[in-house]
Amino acid sequence: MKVCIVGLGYIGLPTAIIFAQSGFEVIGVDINPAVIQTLKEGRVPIEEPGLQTVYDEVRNKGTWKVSQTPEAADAFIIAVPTPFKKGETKECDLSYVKAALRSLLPYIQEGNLIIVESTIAPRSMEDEIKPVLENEGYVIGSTLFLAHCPERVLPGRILSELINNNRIIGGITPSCTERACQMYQTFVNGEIIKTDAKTAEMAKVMENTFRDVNIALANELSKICHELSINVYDVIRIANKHPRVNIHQPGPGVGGHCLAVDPYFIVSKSPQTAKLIGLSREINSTMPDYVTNIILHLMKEIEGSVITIFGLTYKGNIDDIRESPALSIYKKLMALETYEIRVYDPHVSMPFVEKDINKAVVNSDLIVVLTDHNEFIRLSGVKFSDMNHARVFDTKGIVEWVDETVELINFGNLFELIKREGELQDGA
Ligand code: SAJ
Repeated sequence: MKVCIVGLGYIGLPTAIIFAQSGFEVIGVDINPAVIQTLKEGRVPIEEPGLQTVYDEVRNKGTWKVSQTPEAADAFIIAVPTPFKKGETKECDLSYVKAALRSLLPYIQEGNLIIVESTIAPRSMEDEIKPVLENEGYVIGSTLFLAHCPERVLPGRILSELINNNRIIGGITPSCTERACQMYQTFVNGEIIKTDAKTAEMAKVMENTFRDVNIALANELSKICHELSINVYDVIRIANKHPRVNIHQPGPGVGGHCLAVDPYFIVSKSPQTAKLIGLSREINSTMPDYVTNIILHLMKEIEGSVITIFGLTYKGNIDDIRESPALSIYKKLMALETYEIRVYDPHVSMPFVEKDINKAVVNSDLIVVLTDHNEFIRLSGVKFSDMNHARVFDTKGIVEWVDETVELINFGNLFELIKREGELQDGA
């Protein structure tokens, strides 16, 4: 069986590689020539544990091909980005999905299966994708099969989750669901959950929304604890000992292309009703302002001039900076033009990102940990004696060890330094 996968990003590429490993003939398509070139040279263009090794294996199989243009296949998978539209409503922007679909039209034949893996707003398949194919004369469920099979893998654990997670398969008709199930069954060890397209769409965006709302609760709790001079980490640790409580972790905000985006798809479809979801987004998306304010307070207090940011990615141990709160905080600090801002991130290669940890901290007044990379759990590589002020503000609550000369500040003990009066609440 031949499968053509459009979009070789964080989801499409691992998916394509797993299909190839499972015995499918695969053609991976991406409009970005740099991605195709890198893959042709034998390298995977993203950082994801284990992916390069499996790629090395499938590349030499003779059933793997990458190209900028699609070709005929038995099944087509669309795994392209779905950002939200700029502006008030922040509705799901289906333009990349539709463009990918249109690019496939010349190659689609009767009996083919089309799968959308991209995260989409509830009802998109029924109301927007299906009509494109019907306009071409296809009868969905009879001459063509169409399903939404949302990806739900966690960056950093994509390979194992692709295989072991359960998988939602939402066909436009039951026959579409069956056809898609047959494909995913070849490599999914987890349960295959059969449903219809709109239920699959809503379940997927609701999973991320559930997490976003819970993180908002943790972020709000951390602010409340600060106001009341209570250590938020102690509260979370103790409350989570209850068998039915799982308070998430506060942080500098919620990033990535999932949690920071998908809840808007629900809000834009049901703006009057989705109040809690919208408010949670607001709480999480204003965390970078809150953290920036704290940083400014900490710097003012010591009359410092150099800030070193540790970690630019949206979360730990990956190289992805999409919607990263760390990047947003970096930009806010830069815009002030008050301090010298340095960024150290061993996972990110960008011109302004320092790779040498010593250069990043020399004469610095404050290290701000914004990402939970493993490298930051024990800051044993940092020459604190080279710093102007040996101060660390750990917004992720992950630093377990620093030199005893170092002042370690986090959301749990911040109240000892900065008193309440709501001074940290509003934008920087
Ligand atoms: N974060 C917190 N506190 C927490 C947990 C996370 O502040 O307690 C932050 C992270 O630092 C990060 C953001 O939230 O900035 C999102 O990270 P994440 O690890 O929660 O999730 P993603 O965005 O990497 O992946 C999510 C996953 N969804 C769920 O766990 C419900 C993944 O399974 C999905 O496949 C993925 O979204 C997606 O592509 O939709």
